[in-house]
Amino acid sequence: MKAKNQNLKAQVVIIGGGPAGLLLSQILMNANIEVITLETRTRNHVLSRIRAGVIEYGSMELLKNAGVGERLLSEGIKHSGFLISSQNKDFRIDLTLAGGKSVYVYGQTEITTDLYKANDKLGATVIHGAKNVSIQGLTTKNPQVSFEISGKPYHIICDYVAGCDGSKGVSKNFIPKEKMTVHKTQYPYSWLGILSKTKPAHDELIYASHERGFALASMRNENLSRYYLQTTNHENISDWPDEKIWDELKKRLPNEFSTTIEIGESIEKSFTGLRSIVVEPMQWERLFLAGDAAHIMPPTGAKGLNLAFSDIHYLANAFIDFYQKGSSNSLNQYSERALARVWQTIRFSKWMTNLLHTPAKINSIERKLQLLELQELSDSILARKALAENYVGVPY
Ligand code: RFL
Ligand code: PHB
Repeated sequence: MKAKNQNLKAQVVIIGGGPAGLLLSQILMNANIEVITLETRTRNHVLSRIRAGVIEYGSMELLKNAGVGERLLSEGIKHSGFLISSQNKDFRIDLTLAGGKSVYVYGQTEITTDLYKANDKLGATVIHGAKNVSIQGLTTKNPQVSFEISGKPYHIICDYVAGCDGSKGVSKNFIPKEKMTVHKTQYPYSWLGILSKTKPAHDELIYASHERGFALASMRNENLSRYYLQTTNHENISDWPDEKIWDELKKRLPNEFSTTIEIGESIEKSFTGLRSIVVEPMQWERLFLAGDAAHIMPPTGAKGLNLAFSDIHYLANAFIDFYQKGSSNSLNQYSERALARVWQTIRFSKWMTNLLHTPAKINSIERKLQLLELQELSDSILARKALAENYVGVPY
């Protein structure tokens, strides 16, 4: 913690130094807006969280315009399509059907590394190890954010607070319950994810629908693979040794890939439960929520990080309008604008999840309809175009 002074001042306080908070800090710093970001964990902890891997076209442009796109464009892998497989056959979704756009495979760990470096370069204040973060005076002109570092209390007086503290954050708790609706649904599936230093199964992602459950073959680079398996919500890591995971992947991927897949030791292994959550509205008085703090969706459509970034696009522009033009119109419209894209994305992620996952007890009608929908995607360019448009990301 740089500041010796326990009473600090900023125009905007950002709670959460994950990708959403760091990108907001970067864009506001570029616009000469005074920002302080509070992160509860260490920088190393944030940098080692293995999560997203697919970056939408719009996210790439946003990062590039914020001055953090250089490494993404040189080291990220441009993907102009992916495969969907079912019953040992596969077909390709050509993403360029969506106005010639592509996505980029580039790990969230790399994005946070780039964002930290860029923030450092601008001299941004990111305070790590901030505990017991709380917000007071949100209905006044000068809210205050309080926190502790090693037991010592600090206070920041500010104009606005951005809650970018993820699904387990505290920001949204400062919105009165009667002013907020939390929409929630839990899916009966989890994903078991592994990272391994092996060559990817294919040069594009493979989304595999299978009676035994969904599987995804993804990657981080040509020597680092990321695989996911659909499991129930009641599993233990100890019941999933590497050999069992590789065996299961081989069963769920088409033969064409399972016979040649390179296997190796996992270097990371974890479960993620699939759920959709939307907090509505995304603003109350001088507090604005963005990213996972406001919404969560199943990872099937690769949307969480991208949606966090589109929130930041709307929110950063709204702050810039306020500080540079004196207009609070965009701040007042932030929640409505962001939520329009949130609901579209929640719908797409649900559709893709239902299309590709196999419920434990699937009745024959449901299975037939799932196969019919997969066949329609394979046969119809219009259906593939609609999928491609959502996957590369609906425009901001
Ligand atoms: P984060 O990343 O959770 O960051 C929030 C930060 O806030 C800090 N924090 C606090 N700080 C101060 N005070 C407090 N009280 C605090 N409480 C929490 C946390 O320590 C953390 O550093 O949220 P953010 O920035 O909104 O970013 C969201 C993304 O991380 C998330 O949506 C994606 O990872 C989702 N996701 C994917 N998104 C994609 O766009 N494409 C993908 O391919 C993709 N794959 C995935 C995913 C998420 C996954 N898991 C593990 C949930 C694959 C998986 C398996
Ligand atoms: C990933 O590589 O982590 C990944 C890719 C695509 C998804 C979800 C996760 O849909």
